[in-house]
Amino acid sequence: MMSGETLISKFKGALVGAVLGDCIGSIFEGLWAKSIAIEKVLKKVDKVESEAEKTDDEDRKIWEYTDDTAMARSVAKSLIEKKGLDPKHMAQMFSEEYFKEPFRGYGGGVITVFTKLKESHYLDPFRPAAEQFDGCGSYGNGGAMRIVPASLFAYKENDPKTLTGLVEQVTKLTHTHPSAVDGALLQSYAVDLALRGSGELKIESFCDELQKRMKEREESEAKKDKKKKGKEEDQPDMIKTSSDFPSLAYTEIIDEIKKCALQDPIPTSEEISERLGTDIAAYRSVPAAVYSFLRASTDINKLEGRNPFEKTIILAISLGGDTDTIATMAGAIAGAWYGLETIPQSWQRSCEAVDDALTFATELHKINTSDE
Ligand code: AR6
Ligand code: MG
Repeated sequence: MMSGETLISKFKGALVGAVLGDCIGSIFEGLWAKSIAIEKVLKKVDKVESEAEKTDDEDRKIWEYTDDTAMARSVAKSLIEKKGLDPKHMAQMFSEEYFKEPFRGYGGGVITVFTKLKESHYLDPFRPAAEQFDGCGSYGNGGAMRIVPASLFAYKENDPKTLTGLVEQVTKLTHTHPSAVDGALLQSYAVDLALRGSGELKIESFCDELQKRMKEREESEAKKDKKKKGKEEDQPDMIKTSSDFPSLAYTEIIDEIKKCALQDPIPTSEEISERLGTDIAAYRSVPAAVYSFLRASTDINKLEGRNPFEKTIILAISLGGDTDTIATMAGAIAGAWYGLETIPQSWQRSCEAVDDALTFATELHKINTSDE
């Protein structure tokens, strides 16, 4: 049984870890390099740490969050306020947040969803997302990048089906492509396992448990698809097929994540970017986040003095590509496993909205520990 103190530290770790991954990762976003030398990441991290030492708040630099955190904040706020999922409310929060601060670096397609949501007064909050990309839905990682509060909210139930249902709905407000939904699920399962984990991190058993959950999900979706396809043949124009995304794609890539995390010597960032991906597609970025968390539990050259949370963020960024989103997802998992105590104070001081993340974590913990 986990103590209350440990659990709250893990809740806080997850949300703060996500914010820091986003803020620090976004320093490199837009470079779109296949890899970024660890030394280069360390140089920026040194800067983040030295800014934190400045006592005068006026000239202390604060690294700002991007759309990843903006959207995760709405997920947290809506779940807390409504004590559960209210799709219209959450959709409205996403959209209003975007129109209030459109400069946060949102994906090119998702903006259409926010506009349509607003124009339709949120009447059918799932419709605009379903219409994206000719009815295929977005395969971007925008669902996965913001999902961490859902894992915290559903923690008490301890039932993968409850978490799956919640994540599916939260994701489908903007992303309906199966690979975006399943990517968000993979991320949410990883955070859930990390919240429940303790002691030494065992790469193999973590991957096996993750794979078991993903396989169950993907097999059940494949069955549903088969049924749907049968019906479509009878009514060719009635139902649109979403895609030809391979049905066990995530189940299979977890084998690759495991191999990369156990490989000796450590694969280069270029190799990870080829084998797992580091771009804006969920399928080509959530695996890199899980990998970063797992690999950071091992020794990494040039990161000897850093703890596993710090190593997770630095390694995730060094992979290149969509650095803020990969680092936010990796940071959420690492923060959930290692807890708030492992997250450097200096990083917390130098990044925007950490206080809010702490408040949301406390509220979500309360929901989990109340008797209602
Ligand atoms: N067909 C063709 N292109 C697609 C499809 C599709 N089905 N789905 C996505 N794209 P979007 P996100 C391409 O707008 O997932 C930010 O930096 C298309 O070019 O849904 O919310 C975030 O922080 C589209 O514009 O965004 C994330 O890191 C793009 O993928 C990242 O962007 C993004 O999809 C993705 O955010
Ligand atoms: Mg981003």
